[in-house]
Amino acid sequence: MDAKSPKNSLDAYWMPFTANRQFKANPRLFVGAQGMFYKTADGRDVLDGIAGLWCCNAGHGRPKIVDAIARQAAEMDYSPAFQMGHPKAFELASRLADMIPGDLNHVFFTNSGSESVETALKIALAYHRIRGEGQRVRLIGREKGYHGVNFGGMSVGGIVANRKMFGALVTGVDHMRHTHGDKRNLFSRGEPQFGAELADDLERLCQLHDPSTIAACIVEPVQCSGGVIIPPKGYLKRLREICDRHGILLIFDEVITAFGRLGTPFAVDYFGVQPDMVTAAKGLTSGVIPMGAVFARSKIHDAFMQGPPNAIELFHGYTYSANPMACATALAVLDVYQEEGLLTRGASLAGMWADAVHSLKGLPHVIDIRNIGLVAAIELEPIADKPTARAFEVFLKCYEAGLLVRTTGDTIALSPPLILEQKHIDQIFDILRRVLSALA
Ligand code: PXG
Repeated sequence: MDAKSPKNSLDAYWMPFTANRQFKANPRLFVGAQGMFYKTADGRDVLDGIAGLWCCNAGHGRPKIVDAIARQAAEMDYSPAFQMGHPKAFELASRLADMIPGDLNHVFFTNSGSESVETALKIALAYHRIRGEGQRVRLIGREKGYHGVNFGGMSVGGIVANRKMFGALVTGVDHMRHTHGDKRNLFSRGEPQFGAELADDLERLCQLHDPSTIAACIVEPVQCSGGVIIPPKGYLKRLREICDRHGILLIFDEVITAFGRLGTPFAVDYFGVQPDMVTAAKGLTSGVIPMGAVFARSKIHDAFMQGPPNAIELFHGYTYSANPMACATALAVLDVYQEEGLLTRGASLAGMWADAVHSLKGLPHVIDIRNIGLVAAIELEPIADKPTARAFEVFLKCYEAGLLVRTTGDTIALSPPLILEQKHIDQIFDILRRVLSALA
């Protein structure tokens, strides 16, 4: 690619969440992907330590998924989403409702995690209104939360850089404190011991605003983008109790944790706490075709199914809700997950995974290590006055050495495809050990 040619330059593509000028000065291009590996434009294999962007849970280039897409494209490319249906949309929703615990029985389809979040927040507000509690207009999120980049999700989110440039955001939103930073929790394996009482922030916000004004509280069971922040033991249960006490809907944003990431199909299974809605995307189609979903409990769905049967119950949806290509992909992905036991595979690998990541303790600049399921974080001491620079250097050196990792602040995040084997774990941590040991 010639950066100067107007026909095919690097210039036209404005890249998302990327240092465009730095990237274009020295581009990193993938041109292929198979199993656990990407292939770079210069012919090198790069081990995928982050499942693309936390999404390719079934690994890359899976023939069954490729075939399903090809067949669907030939059979029916698109079918209108409003006032029409197609069989695979119903089949997929039924399968998903069967998989998720409790009575999260109704599935609304979207095209991304961000859209799933907007959809869940809108359903929460409308649900209260149709039940005659239209004064419940407030939404509660959490510091360091990531709920996508659209206005609702950005507003309940708590990552400063993602919010500060974009005006006053949605009104009526407040935030609980995050649970990161208690020194007693450093180098915890799995759920940290200390901090469940931080859930009482929700009770404080209830007292401040009056609970009758609050519609919903949304949290990621594990805050991934915010730095892999794992909830303290008992924290999520406590949130559930406070929501129950005050009639507030609890939404789990499982865009990353759903579909096996924690070694269980959903984080709902892992933590044994039942939310009122769950948002998902990413692993639903293993990242192959964009798709998201919102799961709602029966009481929410049923509250809408009133009034004359010819009335549209929810004025919300997308041109590509339940797109046939996405449905066919998701059905094939679920088959692969099921046939290979991938949604619980993380549980059998989690011990090895934890041992491997915690073996990096003591390397230069490593100030904390955290893990849960097949997620791990290695937090580095920031370089004075240059936050994020050290982790970015590790990212670049890993890429050169044949490993794809992700950085958030000065934390290295890992979240590999669920088809990972012991030899890949060895390779990931051999490379990381070498790169971290050689840091200035
Ligand atoms: N909610 C959560 C919990 C997420 O993690 C979204 C919503 C938004 O999804 P979409 O599909 O609109 O991007 C996400 C997305 C990273 C990273 O490395 C994380 C996400 C996306 C890209 C990068 O931290 N999470």
